[in-house]
Amino acid sequence: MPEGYDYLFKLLLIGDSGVGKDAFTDSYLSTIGVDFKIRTIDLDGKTVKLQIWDTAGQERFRTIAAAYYRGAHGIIVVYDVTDSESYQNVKGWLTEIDRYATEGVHKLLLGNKADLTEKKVVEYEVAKEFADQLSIPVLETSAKTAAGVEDAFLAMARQIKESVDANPEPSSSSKSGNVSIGRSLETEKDSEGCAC
Ligand SMILES: Nc1nc2c(ncn2[C@@H]2O[C@H](COP(=O)(O)OP(=O)(O)OP(=O)(O)O)[C@@H](O)[C@H]2O)c(=O)[nH]1
Ligand SMILES: [Mg+2]
Repeated sequence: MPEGYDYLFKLLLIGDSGVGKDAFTDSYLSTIGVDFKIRTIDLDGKTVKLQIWDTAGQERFRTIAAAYYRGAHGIIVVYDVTDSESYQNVKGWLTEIDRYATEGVHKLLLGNKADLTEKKVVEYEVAKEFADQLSIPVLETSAKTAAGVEDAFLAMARQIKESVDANPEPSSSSKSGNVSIGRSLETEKDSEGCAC
């Protein structure tokens, strides 16, 4: 019986380079490949441990990152509200999810850097309309001020918890894969092909 938590969910952060994915996980180094952090939250009186994998947005790391999509319960696609290109590229990131993630993986769209109100070019309403069509929740955050960050992780965890509670079988098997993720990447990498 694992100590200290009721649920363990694996999340993946993806999105263009520079949108602020590192800021969600207290990491201050530019991401080289993939690394993960733990965040523990309380959800309806249950302790939920989130294992958050932060991937690098740079093109040259895409193939490595793709191998991590498969084990994720939830994938957070981050764009920068001050960078319209990062928003336009969200579609491409969603395609990567369709390609590499488990079917039915939970998704969340995050417009980060919401503190930079004067530089904002991607309006929430625009993102919301797009996300609604795909039935993906969308939230704005500032990893800098922490505004909305807790809500984002809660929203993601809630989605996953609801589906795990409704159908406990599929997620339990993925827990055993945690320790060997770094190793299994080696064997999975070759089959990915080009993720460009
Ligand atoms: N103003 C503001 N700056 C932010 C915010 N989040 C991140 N930044 C800054 O944006 C820059 C890029 O953030 P990173 O977290 O390194 O970007 P990344 O998405 O991890 O990029 P890759 O690792 O290359 O994929 C850093 O200088 C951060 O300090 C935010 O919410 N507001
Ligand atoms: Mg990074």
